[in-house]
Amino acid sequence: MSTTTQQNAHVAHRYEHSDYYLVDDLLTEEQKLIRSSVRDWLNIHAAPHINQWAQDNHCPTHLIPGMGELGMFGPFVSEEYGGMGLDYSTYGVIMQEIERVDSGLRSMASVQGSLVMYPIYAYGSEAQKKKFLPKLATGEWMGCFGLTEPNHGSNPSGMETHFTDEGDHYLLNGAKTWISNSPFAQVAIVWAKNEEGRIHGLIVERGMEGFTTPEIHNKWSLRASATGELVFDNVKVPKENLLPKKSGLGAPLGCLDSARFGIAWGAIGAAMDCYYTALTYSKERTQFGKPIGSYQLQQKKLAEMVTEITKGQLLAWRLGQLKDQGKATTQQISMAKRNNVNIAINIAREARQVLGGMGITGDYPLMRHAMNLESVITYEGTHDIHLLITGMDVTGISAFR
Ligand code: TGC
Ligand code: FAD
Repeated sequence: MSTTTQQNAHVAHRYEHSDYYLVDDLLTEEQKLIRSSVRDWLNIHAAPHINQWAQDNHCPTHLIPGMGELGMFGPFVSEEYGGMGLDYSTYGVIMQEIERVDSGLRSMASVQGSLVMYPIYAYGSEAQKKKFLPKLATGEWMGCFGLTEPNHGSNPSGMETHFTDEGDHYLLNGAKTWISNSPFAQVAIVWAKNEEGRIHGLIVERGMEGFTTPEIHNKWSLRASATGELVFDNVKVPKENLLPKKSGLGAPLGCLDSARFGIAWGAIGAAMDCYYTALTYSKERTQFGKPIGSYQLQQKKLAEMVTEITKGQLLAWRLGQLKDQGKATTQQISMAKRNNVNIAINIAREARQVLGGMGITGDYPLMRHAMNLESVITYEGTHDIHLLITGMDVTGISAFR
């Protein structure tokens, strides 16, 4: 079979995944309908091409209008501001569908929804919401979120980016790094300290003098997602661009709650794609006269994959229920992000082994998912930082410092 035919054969069946505990029964009819439309659209427009985009280190920004039209950007924002007014569980379902195709695509959508639209929606003025949210919901404007700095990743409270009050505007200086969407974003939500050292969110717009967004190249991970820096050299930011309703580190951390929630659901999508690929291959590939899926060592891998996916699905579903009831804590979100990304990366690595040499090729999605998940396990709080969040929660003692 040619490479292209194999790839298309894989794409054609990639969405028949197992649902071992009938978790689908826990979803509403509306959630399943939305999932089908997102799945069908991605199956046509993204899945057949994603390997090539990743190989070419190409971010498929041409998908943005279609993604916006289907409600993939900030679906939890109310209809009044261009969103769909959906609950968080539905947001999770959508993130899972996108990440089934690629974590980089999910990144593009979750940054837009949780890290750009959410802070404007939750902390913005009425004028900011009216100006930015409808255009962000359709994807006419794309955004990025600048918290991480060259010297401050896990510890954002140490950030050096700062602004001074110049009477009729703020003057912003500093730099952010590792910023998803930055190379093409029209809008950046930038976290910076004022003269008193208090953290505030500023909406910085492309075209403001002194604001540049150099791209970061040479990535082995999230190659279909654009990552860059944000550099501020005496940028004059209008006063009406400061997010007025929340300040302090809790403001960006509140956005991370929303994004980490989406990742907890999303990573399961990547894991399902890997599991299904390995399961299918194990039944088709024959060695020593029998399908490799008939050997206990391969069955152990597959049985453990489906067990971990099932646990992850239930964790995400219950977290969704808590979030929709307004009861999900930062610590619960943290546990789900950590667990589900960890099981996804382990499943991607194990699934890659099930395919032997074929597993390293772009004919199958396994190496791409595994490499992508190396970023996902680091961004939005590293695996170890989330462990420390749980540790602090159960002991009451911080081990961060
Ligand atoms: P800590 O003392 O714990 O908290 C500082 C203040 O914030 C409050 N707070 C929250 N408020 C609202 N929502 C939350 N979730 C909150 N969590 C904490 C807290 O009560 C406190 O308030 P106050 O009034 O007492 O001052 O802060 P800390 O400096 O000890 O740091 C804690 C730590 C390490 C857990 C936190 O800094 C952290 O989470 N670090 C990880 C950094 C991180 O996740 N960065 C992500 C950058 S964005 C990104 O990666 C996008 S990837 C994009 C993609 O998806 O493609
Ligand atoms: P560091 O904080 O330097 O950590 C290095 C290691 O030390 C880690 O293993 C960490 O767990 C460990 N460590 C740190 N502190 C402790 C401690 N107290 N105890 C024990 N171990 C510790 N950021 C944004 O703001 N916006 C974005 O859009 C964004 N997108 C990203 C996209 C990609 C592809 C990547 C890779 C990153 C992105 N990030 C973004 C940045 C990401 O959030 C950071 O990389 C992450 O928070 C970790 O920071 P760091 O890389 O500086 O690692």
